[in-house]
Amino acid sequence: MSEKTRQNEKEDVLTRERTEEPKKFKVILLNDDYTSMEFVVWVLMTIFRHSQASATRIMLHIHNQGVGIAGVYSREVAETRIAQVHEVAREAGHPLQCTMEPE
Ligand code: TYC
Repeated sequence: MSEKTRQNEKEDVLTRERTEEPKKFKVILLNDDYTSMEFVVWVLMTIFRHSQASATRIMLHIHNQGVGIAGVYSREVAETRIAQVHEVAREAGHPLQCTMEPE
């Protein structure tokens, strides 16, 4: 392989590394039979910054479908929000669960 070809391949790799989009993650709330609707709306407004109307819509979607997306974030922000949900749910005595998956 010529020196020129090697150099081009190296530049291709570096260019790809620089231009790749950072991965995004959906934070997903799970339905359960015990957490109150009011608490889920409060979580969606307080931790995920939804309006009351949006939070209510998402909560009802989760209640009816079993799961719903609270938001889409970088890995670090998604992990922090999940930890915050589990902390406030534990404090309030609710079994509310949430998880994340790649977008
Ligand atoms: N199913 C719950 C109830 O009837 C409400 C609820 C909605 C719970 C969304 C969790 O992520 C959830 N009280």
